[in-house]
Amino acid sequence: MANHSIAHNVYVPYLEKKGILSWLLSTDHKRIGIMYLVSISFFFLVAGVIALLMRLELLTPAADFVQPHTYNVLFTLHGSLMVFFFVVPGLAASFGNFLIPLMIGAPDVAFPKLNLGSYWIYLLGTLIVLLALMKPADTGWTYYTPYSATTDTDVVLITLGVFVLGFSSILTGLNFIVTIHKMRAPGMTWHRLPLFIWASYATAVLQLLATPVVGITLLLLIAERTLGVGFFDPAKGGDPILFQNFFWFYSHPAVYIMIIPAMGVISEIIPVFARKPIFGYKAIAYSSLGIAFISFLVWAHHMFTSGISSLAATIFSFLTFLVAIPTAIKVFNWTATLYKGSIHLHSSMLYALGFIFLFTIGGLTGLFLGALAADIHLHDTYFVVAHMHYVMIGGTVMGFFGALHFWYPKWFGKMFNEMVAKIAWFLVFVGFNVTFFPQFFLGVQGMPRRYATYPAEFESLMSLSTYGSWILGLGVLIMTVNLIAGLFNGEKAPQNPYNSLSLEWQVPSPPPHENFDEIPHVTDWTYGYGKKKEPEA
Ligand code: HEM
Ligand SMILES: [Cu+2]
Repeated sequence: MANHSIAHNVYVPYLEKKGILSWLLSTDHKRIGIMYLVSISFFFLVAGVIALLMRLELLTPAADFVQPHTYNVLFTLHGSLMVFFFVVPGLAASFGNFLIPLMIGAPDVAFPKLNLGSYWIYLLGTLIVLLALMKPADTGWTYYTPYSATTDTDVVLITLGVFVLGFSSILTGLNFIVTIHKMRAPGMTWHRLPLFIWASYATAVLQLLATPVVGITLLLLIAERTLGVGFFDPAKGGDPILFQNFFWFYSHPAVYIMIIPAMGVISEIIPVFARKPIFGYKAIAYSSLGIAFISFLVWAHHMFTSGISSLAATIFSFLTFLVAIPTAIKVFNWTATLYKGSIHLHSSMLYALGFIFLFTIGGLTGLFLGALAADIHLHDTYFVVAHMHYVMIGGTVMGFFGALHFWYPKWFGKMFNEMVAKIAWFLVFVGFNVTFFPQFFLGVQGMPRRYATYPAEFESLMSLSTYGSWILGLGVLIMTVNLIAGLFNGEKAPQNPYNSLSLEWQVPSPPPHENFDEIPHVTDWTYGYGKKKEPEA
């Protein structure tokens, strides 16, 4: 570490070195963060284009653009890529890597080589999945048995790819947990940690504990297909429902792996642009852990119609409602932070406000689905598709876009065009709602999900949804072009454009290798905007 000599402190930004190997072999957490950022953004755009193709098919009731089998392949790829390659590694791997050491005052993560290894494993997983595209699976991203055990499409390769990815997730979680425990700068007590760090910690626990379950489940499915073992086959004493239990034991916690980091982002953006201390710091911090814990106990709410006992259904319904409490605590505290703030509508703040509004719709409609009687009617309809996208786009993607705009100057040392960013936000916000809000009605009226065709009575809402997807696509396109253009033509970013108090803004933009010339001594929390000092410990 730094030896305090002046000569040591010559500023060399971490982006200085050029050449592909300087990236692929770098153990600098900021470079690894960028590699994840590029990879997940790539998958987001590919899976987004696939989504636009699906919506194009759904413009009219008949299967005139693609055949039903192709449509099945498209929604399988869309769901698999979005979930496993974009949104699960997502904010945690990209912004988590970039921000955790900077925010806690550390030179890097605890195990930098392991960190690079995790990225390589991610790459290996993506290569396997590319091979799987030769005869792509048509099972849906949930790979439910018995169909996934019998379809003649290539389920093995795609699930193997996801299995490999899981290790990347587990090792990253492990690395972050140790980093947050062991690498905090002097004075950076737990109750001074930025809330993004609390969120990353809760996420890391989930990654570490839940991911092995999906890994084993997919391995069992592979054994089922290649060896005919029969874990999920009643004829051989197995049970297809077992697959659903295993799958959701991971995949429900996984939805919190997707959303908790975004909640952390919102907790950072709001106080800076409301110029107020975050309201209810400890409630937000501990509710992340609360959500993580309860999220392990609700998985069977995906199986109310699968034939579980009514006792089990009642218990899981009750537990599902419990998860709403820590979530609502956060929404309440963000809103209270905004109250009487002097609000500045930076593009990242617009995304944060979008998050609060849209995620609340996503969360509340989740309660409809958690209610036993309502779920019998709504299960596997477009209501679920709408709910899922209000959470995943309205929540996670809004948080992701917000983070991109917020930390862009720090990460790249450049500024993007703020006016264009606002226009793109507007298109994304409007396009998203036009695409997905009608789907709540479609679902209530009984339109099932995962079909390439539909009865004529649904045409007006269906085509409205498709028009919305074009607006949304245009917004994302403009946003992407704007952010990329900023890298080349953007003005040089100042060190701290928003006068943030958080540690990452106290180093140059872009930061040097190893971040700090000297490890900082922390004397206050990060949310002391206005006059207020930290709350009593
Ligand atoms: C770019 C905007 C998007 C559009 C227009 C879109 C559209 C769609 C459509 C049409 C379906 C298939 C519905 C069906 O036939 O059942 C679908 C399914 C799905 N989408 Fe998206 N989507 C978008 C973004 C996302 C994002 C960002 C995520 C995840 C973060 C996501 C996750 C999923 C999942 C998990 C499914 C379920 C796949 C399945 O099991 O059928 N989507 N989406
Ligand atoms: Cu769930």
